[in-house]
Amino acid sequence: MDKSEKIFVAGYRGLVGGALIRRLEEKGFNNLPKRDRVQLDFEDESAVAKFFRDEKPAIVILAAARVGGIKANNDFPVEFLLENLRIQNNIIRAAHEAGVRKLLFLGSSCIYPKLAPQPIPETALLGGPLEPTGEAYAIAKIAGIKLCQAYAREYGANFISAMATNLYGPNDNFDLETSHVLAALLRKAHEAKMRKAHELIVWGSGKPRREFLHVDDLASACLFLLEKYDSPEIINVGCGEDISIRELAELICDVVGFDGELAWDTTKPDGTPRKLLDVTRLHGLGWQATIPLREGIAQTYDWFLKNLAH
Ligand code: GFB
Repeated sequence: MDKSEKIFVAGYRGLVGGALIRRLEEKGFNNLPKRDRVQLDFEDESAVAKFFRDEKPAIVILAAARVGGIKANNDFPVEFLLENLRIQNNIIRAAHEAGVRKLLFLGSSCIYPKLAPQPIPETALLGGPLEPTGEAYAIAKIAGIKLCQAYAREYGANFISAMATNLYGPNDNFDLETSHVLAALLRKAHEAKMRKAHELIVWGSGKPRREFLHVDDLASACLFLLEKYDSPEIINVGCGEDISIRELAELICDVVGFDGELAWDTTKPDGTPRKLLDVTRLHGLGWQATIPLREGIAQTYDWFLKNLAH
């Protein structure tokens, strides 16, 4: 990719979009138009079409989405389904009509069946029922993949789709009702330490297993795929290792320095029992994650302390 090529990262204020912009700027890309939600409402079809007609980006990374953890997904299926369908339909269509030369659509490991084989190969898509807590979001993401594949088949568009595993890092959402587990436990451990509390409440049984990828690794993988991957077949992006929620909670307490007990709120859902992506395809192309989980958690905690703790 030429450093002056115009690259539009949709969702640049989010966890993923922010990491993509940091990475692109570090690499010397200098033609990165930015629009936040107030400047451009991605749910507004004609505003999105006009933006693409005026700006004509060469490359688009679709990182704009309504996202949230298990509780938000479970509580607001209408919003997760409708908003994500609107955002992605508007951007993908406008990108095609404006002649974008390549688009990267970001999906998620929750698109795979609840009881998919582990680690989950790309071929597991649509092989069985989804996990009910994340079904609305997953269906929207599956529709996005299928739309990209349809543009590739019908019009020869170079629209690719990457499925990211559970992500974390600076800029994450630390709201306890809507966040994902890693950010939530970092905040809870920090607050428990500050209050000198004896226990920290963790949702579910602690038995589910998840794979966690630092968002800077995801951004690196996205740039790699933009350079090297031109297939409409989906490709998994993960680190290749998973841990149980109990182990994650213990690791976070250790990094934060909270030495109280863990208490389990089993009224909250566990979600899917395991979500570990098979990353053979990505490794075969020559990309691997580099940020160890403990180091990534320590760096994210540092970011939390500097930006949000007070
Ligand atoms: O990260 P998380 O919300 O989403 O939850 P999923 C992962 C696991 O951590 C679940 C447990 O078993 C939760 O019950 N957990 C424990 C907690 N304590 C907490 C807590 O304080 N907060 C949260 N949030 N969880 C998501 C989907 O599923 O996966 C999204 O909801 C998205 O759609 C994402 O696709 C990748 O991993 O279960």
